[in-house]
Amino acid sequence: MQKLRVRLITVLGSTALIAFTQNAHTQEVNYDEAKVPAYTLPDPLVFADATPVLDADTWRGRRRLEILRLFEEHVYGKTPRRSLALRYGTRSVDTAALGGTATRKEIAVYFTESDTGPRMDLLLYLPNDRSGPVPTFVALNFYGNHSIHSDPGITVSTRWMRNNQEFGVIENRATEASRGVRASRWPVERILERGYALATAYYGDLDPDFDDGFRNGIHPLFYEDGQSAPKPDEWGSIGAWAWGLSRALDYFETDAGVDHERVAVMGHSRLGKTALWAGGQDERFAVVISNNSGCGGAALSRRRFGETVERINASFPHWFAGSFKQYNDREDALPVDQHMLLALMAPRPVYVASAAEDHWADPRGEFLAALHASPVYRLIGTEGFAADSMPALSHPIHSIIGYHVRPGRHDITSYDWERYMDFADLHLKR
Ligand code: GTR
Repeated sequence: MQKLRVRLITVLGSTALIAFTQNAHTQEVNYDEAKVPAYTLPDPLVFADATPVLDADTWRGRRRLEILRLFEEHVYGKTPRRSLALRYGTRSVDTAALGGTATRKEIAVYFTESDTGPRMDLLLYLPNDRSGPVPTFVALNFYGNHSIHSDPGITVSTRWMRNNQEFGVIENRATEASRGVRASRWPVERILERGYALATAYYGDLDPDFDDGFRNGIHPLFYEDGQSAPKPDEWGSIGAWAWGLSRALDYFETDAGVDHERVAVMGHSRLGKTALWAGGQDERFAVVISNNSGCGGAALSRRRFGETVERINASFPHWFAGSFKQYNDREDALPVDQHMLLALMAPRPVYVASAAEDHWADPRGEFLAALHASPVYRLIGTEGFAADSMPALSHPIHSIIGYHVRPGRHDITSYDWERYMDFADLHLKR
């Protein structure tokens, strides 16, 4: 609550703040379809000044950019335009990893001249039975690179991490016991077997996921003289995480093992929101995949089903731009909704995946965002979305906009991964 608190105290006094936070947390969560309010979505094919978009060039040349700017100003905040001189350092290479089936590399992506300064540690697995550059999945992880596989060659992260006894994270640091704790979400061998490389980095390398007023992480690298926090329309943590995914892509452009023109960016939950925002901003990502991303990701905000703008801003004030808070309980005033984020990917393949029991993330709202992104895909000459109603469980739709809803909870499962690889086989393989 740090940023919010400071602002409200200055403007209104601390009593008002208490009232506000209590309100935010007592807002009733709606899980009843009958109680979804009537809403009108902004039309991605109509400019802010009400002029219609009638052809692909106008979409590409102007309306797409208008929407991108609206997401920057009102939702995720602006990513600094200034680029940093990146340095890459190979920290380890093992050409006989995973029983000889893979080459494992660890690459430090330095953001400054200093080796101790903020940096992102990339873990990359390349399949040994494929020659030439291979298509690659890139996704950030929640608990450090060592958490995705029990491979003893992965360096255990020494960064701040949320405590988790079950995962062996003690006093905010991972331990040897943390190796492979999230392996169920990362079918590394299967990904390699199917001819893909996999790259990942710990999202906390970019910005530790707690509200510290943006003192740690990469934000300070971009402050102007005298600046100590992002301005209300500047990036929050999701923006920083998405920036990191683009820096991974910068690195891929230098690695002959990776086909940087065939990179699928994927993410789960808050990192699904992040993957979408990365793909929306950076058109070098060839495929964009959202796994259970929910509010502020693939789900339509105006439905107010499950997690709402007000709740997400109260629980995670650092994720979005400061300006997003003006839409607490005012979703209809947003100049965008999340179908327009999906439309930013066009004509690239985009995949939205839901889990049936993940009501908090509003599976139906995720499906509807895919549906309402379709007119943009069709205008610019692609097939659009091959569905007009929500498919049955485990009946994936693999048109240029992909969608599935599987049974079960908020998670990323092997079913999800297999469908992402089917989708990539279809749209990414040459
Ligand atoms: C929840 C949050 C969701 C989702 C999730 C996650 O607490 O309300 O928006 O991002 O965390 O990232 O696991």
